[in-house]
Amino acid sequence: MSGRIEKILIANRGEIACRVIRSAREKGIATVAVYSQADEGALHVALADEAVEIGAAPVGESYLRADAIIDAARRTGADAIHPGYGFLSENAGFARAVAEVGLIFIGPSPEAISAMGDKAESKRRMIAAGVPCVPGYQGEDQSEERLLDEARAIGFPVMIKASAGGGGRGMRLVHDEAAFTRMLRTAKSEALNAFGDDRMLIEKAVMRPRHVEIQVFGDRHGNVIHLAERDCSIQRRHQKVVEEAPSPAVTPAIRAAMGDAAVTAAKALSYVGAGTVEFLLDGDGRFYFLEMNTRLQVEHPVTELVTGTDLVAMQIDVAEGAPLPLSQADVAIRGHAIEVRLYAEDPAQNFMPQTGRIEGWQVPEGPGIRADHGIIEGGEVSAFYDPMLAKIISWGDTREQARRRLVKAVADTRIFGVRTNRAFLLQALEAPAFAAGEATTAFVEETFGDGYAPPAEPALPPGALAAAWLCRGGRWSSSRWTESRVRLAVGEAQPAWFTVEGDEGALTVTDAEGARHAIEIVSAEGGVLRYRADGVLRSVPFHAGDEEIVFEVDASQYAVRDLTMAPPEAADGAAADGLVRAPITGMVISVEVAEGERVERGQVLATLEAMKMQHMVLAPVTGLVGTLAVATGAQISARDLIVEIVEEGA
Ligand code: MV4
Repeated sequence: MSGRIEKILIANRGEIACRVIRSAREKGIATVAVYSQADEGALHVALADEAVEIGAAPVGESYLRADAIIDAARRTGADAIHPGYGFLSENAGFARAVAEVGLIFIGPSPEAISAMGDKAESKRRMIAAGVPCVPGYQGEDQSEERLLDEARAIGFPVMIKASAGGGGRGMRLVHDEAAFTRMLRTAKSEALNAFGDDRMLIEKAVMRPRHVEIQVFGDRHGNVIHLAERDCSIQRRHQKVVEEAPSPAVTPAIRAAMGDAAVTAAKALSYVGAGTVEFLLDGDGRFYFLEMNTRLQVEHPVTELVTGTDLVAMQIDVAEGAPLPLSQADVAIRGHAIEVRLYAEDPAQNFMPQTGRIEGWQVPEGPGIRADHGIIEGGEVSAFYDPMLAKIISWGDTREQARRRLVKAVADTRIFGVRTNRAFLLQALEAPAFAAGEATTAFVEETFGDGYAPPAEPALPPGALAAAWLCRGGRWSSSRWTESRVRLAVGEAQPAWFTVEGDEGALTVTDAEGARHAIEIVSAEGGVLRYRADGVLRSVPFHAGDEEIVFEVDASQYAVRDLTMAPPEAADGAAADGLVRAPITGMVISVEVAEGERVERGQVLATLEAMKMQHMVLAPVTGLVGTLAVATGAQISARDLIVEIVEEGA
């Protein structure tokens, strides 16, 4: 199916839907958005020429409904469907159904999608095509004895992987024979649970590898080229955080050999459109095929910035049947590009996904800076979708220039209303191993260990600044006052009293420890508080919400609540109460206790699922389970009551 494309339906949401709309518009092609009931006010809906609602907020009732999406395309007269990434992008059945109704699927053939969807099959095909793969066993015989024999023959350490797997699920690193069978069994049960398929493959484990992937592109005329590599080694729990092109570990010789291998892989599939061939690169410059992604990837912008291409425009061209606009000899790398993914998650709470209303959203601009996002001020970050908010991408003549530009751009990004991983991104970009171009897939663990340390408090405590503003110019201001006291809670800290003396020109704030800070409030407009301290004028972004004011100092945010009028007991309440509330909006997937049961402090009470992750709800105190307010399957909002634990001895 090919021909001129006049109107594209984008079967996706968020930043990638916006990204596809941009290239379509630049080509003079009309666009149709689809949206769930939760997304009526979303940016992708506003940007598209037309938009069709396809169902309720849960993805199974909207963005995964092939029938509703194809129906929307027919009703609006679209002649092509772009699937974006995720959702239906690597669903061979969807690609086939789109073609069957006479529409163009902007992506590879259903055969290529399904061949690469299974790890064992894709590996067998790549070995047959002569693409270097990790030595291993990917056969049909799945008996425990056979798999153990194969592991022995490969030599430990080995990697056990689910054939149907992805994202590290059903994967185990096994160091020695003694642990093999036990780990095989747990990996199999995890795979059966996650994919309904527990076939396994065994591979030699590559230690501290880099994740390097090659962008490939094919057309309907048999041409396949590659657009060099991206290094995506910085991942956290198999979620990419930082990506860059080119890879600091890839020499021209490695690039040529890896590029050839990737083109061979794509040609073996008669590949059409954009694809990515993933490799593991070891410390000695050897590389091994890992898997192939038959879609446009999240991190495609770094390739665009260093090769001067528009990959979405190229996808549309080849879908129309045009030959690739460039040959391998035309592909040259210029400069360096780095991307970070801004997620709605709180690094200080084990990266728990966050929900909320986006306030004060401002993306940086400047030479060499690109921001791809799909959010608008006032928009909701819901628990129904991926928590990625935006991608911030920099380009520079050198890697160091790109890195420093990106640090500044991330620091200058404004977002209030939801907590983000921004401070974590800054720490990753500033880490010596990353700055030196030495990060491997072990980077996050090696740099941050198990925990993540929030940045140190700035020299001028946010509480003192908040006190000065609140008493002189802020909401509780009265310029006639010459002295006032406020009781503020900053972040999770206990509330403390601040005394503010003097007038606007020269305030002295004394904190609970008796430390004195001289501050002059200059203005507070447009979400920016300007103040002078020690003779230096500074600006601090802030957002005044209903219950708290959030100040941002050195890219860290401090929520300040004014408890001056609150009854001291309630506010200072040190005793943990037994009311257990939902930490996040999501669905109750299990309730582990019964009413009247005795539970220990720390025992699991229930499990919630939100944003594709599971969260355990633990008992805050030892005691008896009171009335359960929720049951398995219930949809609940953050802070909803789950159960009360009646404390023992209370
Ligand atoms: C490996 C490996 C080492 N040796 N295979 C992780 C997810 C899946 N796509 C493949 N993965 C790995 N496979 C062998 N034979 C190490 C990983 C791996 C990894 C790969 C890419 C990016 C990040 C990673 C983090 C941990 C482990």
